[in-house]
Amino acid sequence: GHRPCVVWFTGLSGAGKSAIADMVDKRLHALGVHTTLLDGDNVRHGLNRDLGFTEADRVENIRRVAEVAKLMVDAGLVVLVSFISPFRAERLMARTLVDEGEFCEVFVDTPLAIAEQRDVKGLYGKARRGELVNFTGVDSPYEPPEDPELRLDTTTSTPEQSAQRVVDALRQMGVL
Ligand code: GGZ
Repeated sequence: GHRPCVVWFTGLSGAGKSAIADMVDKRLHALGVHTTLLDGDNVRHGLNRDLGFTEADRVENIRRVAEVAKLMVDAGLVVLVSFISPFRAERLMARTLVDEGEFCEVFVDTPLAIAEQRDVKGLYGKARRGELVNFTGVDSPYEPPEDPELRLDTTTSTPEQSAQRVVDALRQMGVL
């Protein structure tokens, strides 16, 4: 058996949040844990397709995601949430929606210079050229977590190692 939990990944675009969350999802499945994954791919094209990347829209994006995560935790799932979620206040709001011990904030700590150097999707290039506005880390802020349950340094660990650390943290919290 397992206890329900929100595993909240936060970090810059291109930090590696989704790759790590996908890997955690697969590992938990292999352990027989009931999970669900919320990310930009399945939320911003559906529930939140009316929202863009202004500060107000990001706040509303995260508010809705937090409320959905709460519903899914109430249904007994381990909910993996992967959004930039740049603002401390909204991450705190997400935390306060669930019981103590049911929220694991995971800071995917990839420095801007590294994410920008990787630029897997070419978005940083577009942002630097002014073809994309309000881009996180370029002309929109990112507030790093001050006291996350887990901080992953992606410059010294592989995605596999990072995923394992998340699973270990969930064991330590008594979720698994
Ligand atoms: C940041 C943007 C932007 C802007 C499009 N700023 O690396 P990606 O492509 O796949 O992930 C990013 C994703 C961020 O959406 P989130 O819902 O996670 O953001 S937030 O939590 O701040 O609401 C990026 C793409 O969308 N993208 N425009 N201007 N990322």
